Amino acid sequence: MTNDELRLLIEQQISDSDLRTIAYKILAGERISDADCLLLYEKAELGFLGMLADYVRTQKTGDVVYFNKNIHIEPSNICIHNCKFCSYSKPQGDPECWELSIDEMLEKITETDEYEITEVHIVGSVHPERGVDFYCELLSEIKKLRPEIQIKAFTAVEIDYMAQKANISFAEVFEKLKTAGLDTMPGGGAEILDDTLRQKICASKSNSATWLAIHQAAHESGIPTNATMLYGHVETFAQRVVHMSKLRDLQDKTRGFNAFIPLKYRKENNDLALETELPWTEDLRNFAIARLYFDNIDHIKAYWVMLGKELAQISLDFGVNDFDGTINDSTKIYSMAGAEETKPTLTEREMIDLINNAGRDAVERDSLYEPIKIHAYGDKNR
Ligand code: V47
Ligand code: SF4
Repeated sequence: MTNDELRLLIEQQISDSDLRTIAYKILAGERISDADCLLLYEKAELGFLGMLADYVRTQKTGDVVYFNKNIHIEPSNICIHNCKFCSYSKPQGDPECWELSIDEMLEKITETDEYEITEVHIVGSVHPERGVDFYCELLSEIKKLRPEIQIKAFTAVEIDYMAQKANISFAEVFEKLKTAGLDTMPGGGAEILDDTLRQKICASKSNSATWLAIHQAAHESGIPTNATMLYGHVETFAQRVVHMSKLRDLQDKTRGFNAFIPLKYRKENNDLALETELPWTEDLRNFAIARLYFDNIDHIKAYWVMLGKELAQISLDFGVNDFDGTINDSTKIYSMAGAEETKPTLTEREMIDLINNAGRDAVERDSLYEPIKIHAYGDKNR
């Protein structure tokens, strides 16, 4: 829909004057405020949000959807923290705990030879005995094995522990990890960047200021990162807005965030023990609001493993322009929490079809969003 057509539609169909004002701001290319964002969460219907988010997405990134070919490795689930929403961590000695050696992790990469992956995504628990030297060795062994593969690794919470254990600054941790082969950093550990809420759901781990300081240090060391938001548990809409506002402010300073990734809380096997999960309509509203609020983050990513393939495909009409990777079936963070995909695998062919069938070009990208190959919608030879 064109800008003029959208204006007309809003004039004819939206009676709420606050929502109309926000819509006109968006169509004029103006930034919406935190108060606007809260109002959208409180009042805006799915159709209204989808229409605007789709328009903004088209303007910003066109009709393409990015994906990459990656595997996820979870080095261990033995963790010093005990986040209430986490279904994955176990204390040392528990029959369900694991810790992979460096050789075992290298073996997982070798097993994927036929898929020509371009990225290894490494996120695990905060293991009490593993520090920055262990992880530097892991990164440099991966680069020795596959120099062409990019490494996206470690949440801010893991970086925080590496710095504390070695008694060095975040910048020094990044200098070491970068020298060993770190290319980018994922967005985990953010949950909701509001310390009152963190006290309730993840009291022992890095607070909001520390999470933000670590991402700022990464950006200043030349390492781009992502930002996640764990939503749909005990947070309020206002706390979501606080979270997003802190991210948008940091992005204004550093321009280091590649993607924003909303992660829907899943309720199985964790101590929050909530009885319900949000309906899928709320997932779509949330994607759309993120697209409208983050005028300075280009990519809104749907993590299909968590959402399921069908909902991920629908999310493309609500501001999303990035699917995660093709992934093998090694991810446990989500399967243990009750995610849609218990054995998450998606071949390159299936990923391309999922995107093309939604009417978009599928662009295989590297970890830095440089295009590798375009699979155009409607290309008969694809
Ligand atoms: O920080 C933990 C989340 C995150 C649950 O950057 C849960 O590309 C839902 O950050 N229900 C870690 N979520 C994973 C992560 C990630 C995933 C995919 C892509 C990227 C990226 C990053 O997983 C944690 C936490 O927010 N999580 N438990 C749960 N029960
Ligand atoms: Fe540990 Fe991460 Fe689970 Fe928290 S979410 S308990 S830091 S593995």
